[in-house]
Amino acid sequence: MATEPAVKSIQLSHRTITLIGRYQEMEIDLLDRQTLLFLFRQMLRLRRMEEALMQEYHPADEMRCPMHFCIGQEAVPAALSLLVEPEDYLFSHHRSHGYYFAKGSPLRELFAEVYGKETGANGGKAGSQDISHHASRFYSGAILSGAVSIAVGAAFGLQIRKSRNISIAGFGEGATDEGAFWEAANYAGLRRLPILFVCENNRYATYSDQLKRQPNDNICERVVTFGVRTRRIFGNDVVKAYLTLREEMARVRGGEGPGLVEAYTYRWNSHVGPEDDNVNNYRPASEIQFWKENCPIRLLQEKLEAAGYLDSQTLGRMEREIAAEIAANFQFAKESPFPSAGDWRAMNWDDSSPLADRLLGAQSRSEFDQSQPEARLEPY
Ligand SMILES: Cc1ncc(C[n+]2csc(CCOP(=O)(O)OP(=O)(O)O)c2C)c(N)n1
Ligand SMILES: [Mg+2]
Repeated sequence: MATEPAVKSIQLSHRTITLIGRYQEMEIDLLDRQTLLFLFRQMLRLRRMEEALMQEYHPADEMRCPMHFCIGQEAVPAALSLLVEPEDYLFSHHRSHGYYFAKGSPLRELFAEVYGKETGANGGKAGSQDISHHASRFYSGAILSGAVSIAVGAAFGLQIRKSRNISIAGFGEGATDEGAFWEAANYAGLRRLPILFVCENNRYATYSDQLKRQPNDNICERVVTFGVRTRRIFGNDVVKAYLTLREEMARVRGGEGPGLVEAYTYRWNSHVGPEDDNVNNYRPASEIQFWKENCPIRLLQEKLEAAGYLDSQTLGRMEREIAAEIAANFQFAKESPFPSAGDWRAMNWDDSSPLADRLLGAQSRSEFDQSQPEARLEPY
């Protein structure tokens, strides 16, 4: 009987990944019990939060924005949540909840935001895919790869200020369909910027297979040519995700220049909203089945139980605590008032920029001649 290939023996790619069957390579011995339980709890919190938001979305229809859920993709955010520092910057794409969660930004403000309430992270005016939380240095954006470019700018700023903090850009493989992504990778490599690119490669951009958009699905092989270190991992192995991200973040923080981690993973839910979109027939049932069998939470849970680190009592307590937290977040969001309509300008616009004013004020103006003729090329 043919034995199933292990991830170690194949070139990781969506083309080959389903050949491994059930993933067998998680090495919990590499981490202590406390870290493992924390990773497990974080994944469970994120899963339950997303499930609750999906369940509540209809028929109540009280949430005010489209939402891109991340069920099945909990490992990378959980790992990041243990590693990112408060003064680091974290930028995310439209599928923002996992990254918002990873940055430790207040979850009740995410709930209030999606309900369009004044107490939301952005006063209820940004919604899920553009949510930011300035105080915790978290920013997301719906323009594909837009936040990646801004993350590179933030990294440049950190480098100029000789900060030990880093910038992290979380995005999907679809961001690499955009030219802006390659400009960002190029500049990061050129200036050796303190940035970590985290690509959750879930194979699809809306309903479109990466292998119909790009000649291959190994983004790291192309990014490395820009002078960015790259690693690729089975993205549902939270231990591997944690260790890889820890190492790469330490290298970026230590001044070794930019890195990219490509994590192969999968979203169980539809591209957007709680409705099932498999009616479009864009993903084979066997592929969905493979990824559900390799649920990142279940993979770790089985190992924890076998090691005697997790029993049903502890799990039950965890579930109750998480349910209470989610209920409190819903209550906060629902009881909060809507914003007043009058303050749009105040939220989006600021006439003053003390830092820019100071920097410009310090510039020498000796070469600036207000009376000089405007130079124009003929025939314009
Ligand atoms: C510049 C731009 N073009 C197109 C879109 C429409 N759009 C929204 S999400 C998406 C697919 C994103 O796929 P990916 O980056 O892989 O992230 P995933 O949704 O799989 O997490 C597209 C094309 C957009 N938001 N921005
Ligand atoms: Mg994708």
